[in-house]
Amino acid sequence: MAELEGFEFGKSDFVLLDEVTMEQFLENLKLRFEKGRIYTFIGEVVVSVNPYRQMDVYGKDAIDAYRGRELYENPPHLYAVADAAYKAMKRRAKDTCIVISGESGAGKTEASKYIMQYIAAITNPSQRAEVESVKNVLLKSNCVLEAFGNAKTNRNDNSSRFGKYMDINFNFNGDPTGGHINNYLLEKVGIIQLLRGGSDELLKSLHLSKDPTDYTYTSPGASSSSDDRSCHRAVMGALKVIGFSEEEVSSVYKILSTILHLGNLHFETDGESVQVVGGDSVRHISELTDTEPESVNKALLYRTVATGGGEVIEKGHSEQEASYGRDAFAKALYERLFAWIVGRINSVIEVKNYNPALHGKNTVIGVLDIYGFEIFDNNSFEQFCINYCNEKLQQLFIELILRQEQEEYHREGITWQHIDYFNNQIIVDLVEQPHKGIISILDEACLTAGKVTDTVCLDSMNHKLGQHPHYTSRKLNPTDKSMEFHRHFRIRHYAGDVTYSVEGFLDKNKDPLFQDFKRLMYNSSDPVLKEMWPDGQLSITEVTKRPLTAATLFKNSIIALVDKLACKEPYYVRCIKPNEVKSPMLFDDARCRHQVAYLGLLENVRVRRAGFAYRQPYERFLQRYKMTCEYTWPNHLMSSDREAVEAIVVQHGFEGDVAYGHTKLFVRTPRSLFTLEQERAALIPILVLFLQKVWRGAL
Ligand code: AD9
Ligand code: MG
Repeated sequence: MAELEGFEFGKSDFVLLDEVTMEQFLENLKLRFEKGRIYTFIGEVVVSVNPYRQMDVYGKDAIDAYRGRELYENPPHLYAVADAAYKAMKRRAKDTCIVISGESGAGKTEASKYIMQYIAAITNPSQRAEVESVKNVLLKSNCVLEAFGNAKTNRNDNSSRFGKYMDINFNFNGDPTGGHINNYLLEKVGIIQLLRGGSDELLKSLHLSKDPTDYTYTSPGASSSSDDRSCHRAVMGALKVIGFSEEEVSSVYKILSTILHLGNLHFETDGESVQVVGGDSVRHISELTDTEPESVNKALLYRTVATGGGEVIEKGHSEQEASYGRDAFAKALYERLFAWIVGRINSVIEVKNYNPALHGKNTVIGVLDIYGFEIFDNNSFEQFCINYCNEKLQQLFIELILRQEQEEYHREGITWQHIDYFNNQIIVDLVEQPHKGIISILDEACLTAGKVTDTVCLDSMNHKLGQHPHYTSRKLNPTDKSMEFHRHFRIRHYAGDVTYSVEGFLDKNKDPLFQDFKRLMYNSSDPVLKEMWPDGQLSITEVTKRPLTAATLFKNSIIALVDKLACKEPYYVRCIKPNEVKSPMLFDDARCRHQVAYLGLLENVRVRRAGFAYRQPYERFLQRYKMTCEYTWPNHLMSSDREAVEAIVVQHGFEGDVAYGHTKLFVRTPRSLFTLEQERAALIPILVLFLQKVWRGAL
């Protein structure tokens, strides 16, 4: 495992291509995929192609081969990146992050799990119990979050419907001391087949049947899963390890069941009043949520409103309003449950009693696994949010890898050819700019009193964004029959054109939940449920009239995420999905070409080739390596540090591999530094011996 691969597997780093063209890139990627080499470097970036089969490259041998080694000593692997991020964190006390990106089904979540497993495997060699328990919770949390947050989509059987950013904290020893998870939940009702794995007894107590088709809310793909029981057991085990009490687990089940029962309720009207239809559902809901059946019934059929005069009245729902309220309630239950679970996990892994004076600097590795770019046949609000998020991450990538690099060379006076790349800031602005962007226009429509419909909102977007080069709609472009006149707008994303249907945008953005449901939950006798609904104690007159919209909340959380990532040293895993049919054999040229293009991988190779892998200020370089050169040890007599550094470089014979900037030395390939490091490491013991002798007066 440890020896480097030969070229029969293609080039292990795209930097080594003869020419940086799309053709050569794809040829190399395909050759490697076909030879079972799913990972390839671009410098420190790992490009990964989903193998759609079990690979024998993640075992203990592999972990040992990568542990503590330099990136270029082994074939490309996720472990190499994980180790590089870990080393930077440990040796230089740097916060680092690993950003895993790619489209849906490209293998991000799998990659994040392997990375976590690697970090868990290489830390805590002395097996200290408290560190082991933190590691255990970190690893198990994945299973729980996936069980609650994943769903089967037509692009991925196990698609993450939430983004996850996990910070892992380390002490000065490099052992994990805790962590924190941020989730970016998107679709609120995920799989509930989790319940079906439960025992007959459990299902009976929840008033559930085993057949998913009995429930309107069970996702359509749910029936295809064959190992519900083992999934159920794994999740139960994980919840226990994390520290959920039996009462808490029972509350979780009751909430999930409540959601299913809610889905089976309907409403009927006799022309005067609206009634709940649905057998025993109301009774079951009241039992499961520990509330009164009359209160459930009332919350489903009425809402409390404050009149202009400050009077509080009860207003009956129409059939449609009642159905709408029911769905909003089910979604909110699910959303709060998920947030509560994440909160519970966080409270368990939160770093406690950390004293920097005693324990040294607390450093962090962040791992980001977030939904990739999505283009479906019908793209709605969720895809709009996902794709916006990917624009932001691309912006960060450009910012960190491409732009900073170029700017630094410029600053240091190093000649180099400018690489043209597409800066997607213009698309980010289209979505998020205050007052002018799509989110602002949506929010404005949501806050406008009266009946603003999705199509009115689309008109407003057309009006304000008609001139934008990345925005169009059927109305603006009547000849384009691929869009519907009243429904569609199209954004030219950095990854390609996506046509969105505006239908449902306003509702999903507003996502209003009648206060009556919140109050119902707050008044529950189930302490867990009550804890999830603190805002239920507000009376209707105290409720803020203008809560932040879903899009704005999402935008704020993504901006906060990008800020978090931007102050860390980034490592990238770029995932590629080789085909649409989940085949381990097929490399679909057109699909891969598209992904390589929008991930900016060619630009990445160009920058890397034109660039220098390592750089250090002269003074620091000199301090570290002066012992390896007779002209600089112990002190140099040259007129500047730069000249002294030149002497070291010349003595070791890698003049051709460096460039001299105004303040820093730039080294093109890692091997030069590696030679220096080895020599230094060999000299240190001799030096120590020498100094000891001097000290004892022996010399
Ligand atoms: V989504 O944006 O959450 O919809 P991901 O996370 O990018 O998507 P995921 O990691 O879930 O994709 O991978 C999809 C499927 O591909 C997995 O369920 C595996 O069956 C398969 N896969 C991905 N990576 C590997 C791997 N390294 N080895 C084997 C893999 N199978
Ligand atoms: Mg995923």
